[in-house]
Amino acid sequence: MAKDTQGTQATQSQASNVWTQVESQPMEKIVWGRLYGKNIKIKSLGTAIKQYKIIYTHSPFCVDLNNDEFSAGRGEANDLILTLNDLPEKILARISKVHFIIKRANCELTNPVYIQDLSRNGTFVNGEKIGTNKTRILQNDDIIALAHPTYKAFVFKDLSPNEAIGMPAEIKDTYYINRKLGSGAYGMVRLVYDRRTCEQFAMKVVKKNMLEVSAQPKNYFNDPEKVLNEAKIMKNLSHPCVVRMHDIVDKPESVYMVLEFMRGGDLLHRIIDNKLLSEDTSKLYFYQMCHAVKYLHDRAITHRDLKPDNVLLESNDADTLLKVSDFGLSKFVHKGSVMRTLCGTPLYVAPEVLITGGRDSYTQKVDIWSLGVVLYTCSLSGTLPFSDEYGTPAADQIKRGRFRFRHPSWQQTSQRAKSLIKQMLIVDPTKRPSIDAVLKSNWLRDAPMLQKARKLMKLEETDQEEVENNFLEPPTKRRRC
Ligand code: 3AM
Repeated sequence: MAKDTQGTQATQSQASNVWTQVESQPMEKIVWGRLYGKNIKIKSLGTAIKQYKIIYTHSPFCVDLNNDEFSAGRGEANDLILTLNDLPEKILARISKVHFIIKRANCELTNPVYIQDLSRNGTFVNGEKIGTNKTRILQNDDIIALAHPTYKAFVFKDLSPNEAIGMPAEIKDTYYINRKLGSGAYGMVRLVYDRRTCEQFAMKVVKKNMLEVSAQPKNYFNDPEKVLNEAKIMKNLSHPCVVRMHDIVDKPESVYMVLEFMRGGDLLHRIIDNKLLSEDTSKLYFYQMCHAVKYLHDRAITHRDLKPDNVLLESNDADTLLKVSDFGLSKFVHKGSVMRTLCGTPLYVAPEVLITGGRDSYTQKVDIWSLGVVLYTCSLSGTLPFSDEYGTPAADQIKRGRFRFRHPSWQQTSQRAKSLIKQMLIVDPTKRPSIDAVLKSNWLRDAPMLQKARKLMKLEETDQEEVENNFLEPPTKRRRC
């Protein structure tokens, strides 16, 4: 097989006239996969395969896949025409005109390979029926059976680099591992597909050496029950603004978290790309974040690591659904990494965490502080409220709650927004508002925004009534000083 490719390349490089070369020989296409015959005599199919689609057949049992689509069946229009030469009569009688199609978009090795079952009597992958007109993902070494699960006709070989190397069998059996989506404080995130349903997910691989190996009596390593409990809590959460944990696989080396795939990326990138979000967009995003945090706080879960990197967007539109991710994870991560960003400056951490050096347990008010910093930083000015660049160490500014609305864009920002930020960044946690109070703030009493959020969050009428009751009560009168 490799010989074929090398041979053609050599001929092409020797050719003095490339155009003559192209005319006299078909351009070689990228071979992205192969079908090896098992109980099928592919050798004889050399004549049955349409020459313009399949360039090489590998004597005696192999067919190269080098087109976006490859069809097989009894019909003459197929790329692989199955005849009595290839299959016993009993089986051939059960083969449909087009039995299955294998596809890889644009022949790109980074795209997944799909197999679609178009047969009446079934196409089977590793003994499982795909189902008429259904599609699933095909992976390296998958066995394709025709008409009956035991009639194994082909083995599929994927020629793309194997992203699944080192993944546990439970993961590989269920998911097709695709490209890297990014990497964060907890480890690498990959796009994966459920092999049976073709649904896309983001899989976060958290290496356990990132987690706290600790002197503490109970932690991720010595208390697997605790991990499972945590995972169960995460799996049972269901809110439109909380990233759904679809699956979790706990292994000695790593934890694999299969999460809802958010194609709009994270809020940090949205801010960087946009420089500044409009106040309306900021409000829509902030409201959804608050909704998520209220949902978590009502269930006694504190996020502890709210920051724009942990806020994911559903689409690239400005008006988009937003989801909070990575809640609860911070419990398992080395405390230093939660409190420090890449450049070593604590950005979103509440003063009480800094004051005790991360040794104490905190109330849910740490999330309110972080939300206040997120609102300041990302939504309204694109700058940070606390930074080492402002003359004194950021940690000192945080501990004293010293910040100013420096950036010129604040002149366009409403007083209500600024007043909410000031309340959320009060150093004393007991004086900081609860999430319910934040949700009732004047700034968020905005009917068009609520309408939009309701649509995005697909809130039921009853949920919305509750939301509106919170917002439609008359604002409290201000006392004159
Ligand atoms: O490395 P960057 O910042 O490009 O957006 C997240 C981040 O990308 C992405 O993985 C990286 C590390 O967190 N990510 C995390 N969870 C995701 C999800 N559920 C996700 N992308 C899509 N869906």
